[in-house]
Amino acid sequence: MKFIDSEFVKKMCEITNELYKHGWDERNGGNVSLRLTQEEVNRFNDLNDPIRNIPIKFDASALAGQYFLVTGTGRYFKNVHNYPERDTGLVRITDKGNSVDLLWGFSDGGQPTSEFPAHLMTHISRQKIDSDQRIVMHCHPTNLVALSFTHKLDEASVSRLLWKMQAESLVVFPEGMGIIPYMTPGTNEIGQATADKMNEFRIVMWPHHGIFACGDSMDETYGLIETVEKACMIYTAIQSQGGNILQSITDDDLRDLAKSFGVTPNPRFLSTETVNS
Ligand code: 2HA
Ligand code: ZN
Repeated sequence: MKFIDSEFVKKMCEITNELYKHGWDERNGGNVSLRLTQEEVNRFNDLNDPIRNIPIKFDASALAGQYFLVTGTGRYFKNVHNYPERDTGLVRITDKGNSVDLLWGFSDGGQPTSEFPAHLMTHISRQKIDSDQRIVMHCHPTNLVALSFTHKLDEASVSRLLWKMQAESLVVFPEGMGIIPYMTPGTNEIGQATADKMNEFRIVMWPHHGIFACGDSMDETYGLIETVEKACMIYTAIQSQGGNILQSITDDDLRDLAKSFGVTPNPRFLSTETVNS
């Protein structure tokens, strides 16, 4: 079987197209990486000798030998589903960790996303917590970015707000959302700050820019972003209706929800004691 026909490439095409259609990845915004196992790579007969070697600007030796299908720098998500072999690439991290071998894709000379440091550093953090970790996804959800201008940038208050915007939020992200300060995109510094937050969270807000999310599958990771953005959209709608909240989900309601769905809310954001509201 050829890699182009694989479920990995198909899923990458589907998700980048969804992200584009939601308006969360204008122009060349957004990037996705998907880890493949050695067994998965072995299934394809066109992934043999490296096509070329691409240097990277940080130490990824903790991931030496790992394979990632990743979107390319400067590529438009509106195009990926039509040109996956040009706009994405399958790379293997070299033993030294300062470059990657390209095994497939980036057919016009392309390279991995400018946010590759944040992706790989996040993969490193999450693999220590979850051996099934596979996906890192970055995009620019409109209502989340808007909220980062109008709401206090405090993890507890933003997480609690999003939990209370709909019954689904707490169940989908009981650990809440991490927030880093505004930083320059594409740098190792923003990558490290993101990866540090990923020790506690699966979603991290980049104020005035977007979101980073991770998970075991494309659907789960995409679903995390969808749920966060839906909560932010409800907040936007409330503000546009005058912002006057007459009734809401209380802290006790959140505790009941957690009990009923068997999730543990981040204790820094919600005490386990039943008090009230
Ligand atoms: O890939 O979204 O953060 C383009 C970006 C940079
Ligand atoms: Zn971005």
